[in-house]
Amino acid sequence: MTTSKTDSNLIAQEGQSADLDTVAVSRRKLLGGAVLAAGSLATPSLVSAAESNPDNLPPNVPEWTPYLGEGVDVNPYGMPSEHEAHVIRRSVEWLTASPESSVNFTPLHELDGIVTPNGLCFERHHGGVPEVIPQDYRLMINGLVDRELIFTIDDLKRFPQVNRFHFLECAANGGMEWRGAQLNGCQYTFGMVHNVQYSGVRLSDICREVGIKPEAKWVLAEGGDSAGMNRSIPIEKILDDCMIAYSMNGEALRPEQGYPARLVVPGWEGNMWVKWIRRLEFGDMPYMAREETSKYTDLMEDGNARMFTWVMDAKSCVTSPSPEKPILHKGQNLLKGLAWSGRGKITRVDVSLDGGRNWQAAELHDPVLDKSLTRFTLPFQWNGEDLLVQSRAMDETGYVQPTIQALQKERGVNSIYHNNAIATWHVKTNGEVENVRIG
Ligand SMILES: Nc1nc2c(c(=O)[nH]1)N[C@H]1C(S)=C(S)[C@@H](COP(=O)(O)O)O[C@H]1N2
Ligand SMILES: [Mo]
Repeated sequence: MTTSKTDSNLIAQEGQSADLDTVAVSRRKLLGGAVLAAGSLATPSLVSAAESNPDNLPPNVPEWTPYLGEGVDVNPYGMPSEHEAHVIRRSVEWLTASPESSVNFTPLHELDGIVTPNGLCFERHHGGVPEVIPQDYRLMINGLVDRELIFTIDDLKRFPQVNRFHFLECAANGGMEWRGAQLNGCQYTFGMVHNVQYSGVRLSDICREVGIKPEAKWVLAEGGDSAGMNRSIPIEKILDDCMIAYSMNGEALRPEQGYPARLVVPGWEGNMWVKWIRRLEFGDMPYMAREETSKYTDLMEDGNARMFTWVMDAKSCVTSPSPEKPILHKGQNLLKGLAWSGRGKITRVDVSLDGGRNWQAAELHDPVLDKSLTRFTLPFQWNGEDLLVQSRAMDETGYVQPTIQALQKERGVNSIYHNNAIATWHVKTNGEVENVRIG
């Protein structure tokens, strides 16, 4: 039983102070030493197909048919079926120092397509969710600009609108797994990512309005929460594709996601997507904020730290089968997964069922969008044998998602950030699935 240094780094570097001495993560050896299994944290038990009530099955008339159903207006804001109550965000107890400075995870294994429903988007806050009163909300622009201006939400909504799908991934997604398989769940290993359609205004349009001075090279984006979270962003990125978003998936941003406005920094680490954004300061140097000096840097083997590691490299995961989605039937099955890249579009996803020896191309489903989650599927036959399931994404720059061994060779194991390595699910002969490390 060991508590790896990675765990305490995650807490410390994400600004928390949980006592991790009580955390024990077991690493069991399987398959002749080739496989290291994850700890048994919050593992759902293997579920069999639910028992049906024969009275409701054909040719009988089921109980919901002969009577009138609920009328309209029972739920002024609609909720999912009560039979879907297990489809929720979840947190990991030992990663939760306090609810205000914490993270929960998107249940990726329960979703289809590429859209994350608003109520299921993972949350990461450093100082809780502030209650911002929209009438009192202001976005202030200052520094190296011709006109320092303050915008209301209505002002922002009068700019031309853009509507774009983008993934947001926390740099620490998978950060617990640098040294080995740890969290036994697709939700925990990959769920610090969500993908919604943002509506908002291009920062390049706001820049035109305030007039950028030629010396302006960096922008400090600052949040209105108690953490006052701030990051420096190079002006090229600001002018390229950054947005101030006020809507997600068609409705106002959720409070957890930055209501009434957040910064969208497509393809770059989640920490830069400042929520409850209140100020943009234009300057000629990076601001060296806490979140880009002591935090959100990647400690290398030689003691140096990589700084400004903004882009989220191509990554993918198999959402089913997965630890939460065991295989329940022999014969024909459907493998499902998600792939994304901070450098552009996904061009190909390969899937292996034997730990990376043989690969086959998965089907990519439309729409395949720039810096957005992309859905892939692959039909496969299962006859009760052990499988080692992996997926490997490629993007339009030719970048190929690396193995963990290749990534460790380049970056060591000290960082908790930017782990985009190929992961492995071990499907056992009873259909149960476990997060493992092979090689
Ligand atoms: N103002 C503010 N913005 C913030 C944060 C925060 O704590 N305060 N957390 C950041 C981090 S670390 C991440 S990963 C993303 C998470 O966005 P989400 O809560 O919408 O998933 O928001 C970023 N923006
Ligand atoms: Mo994050």
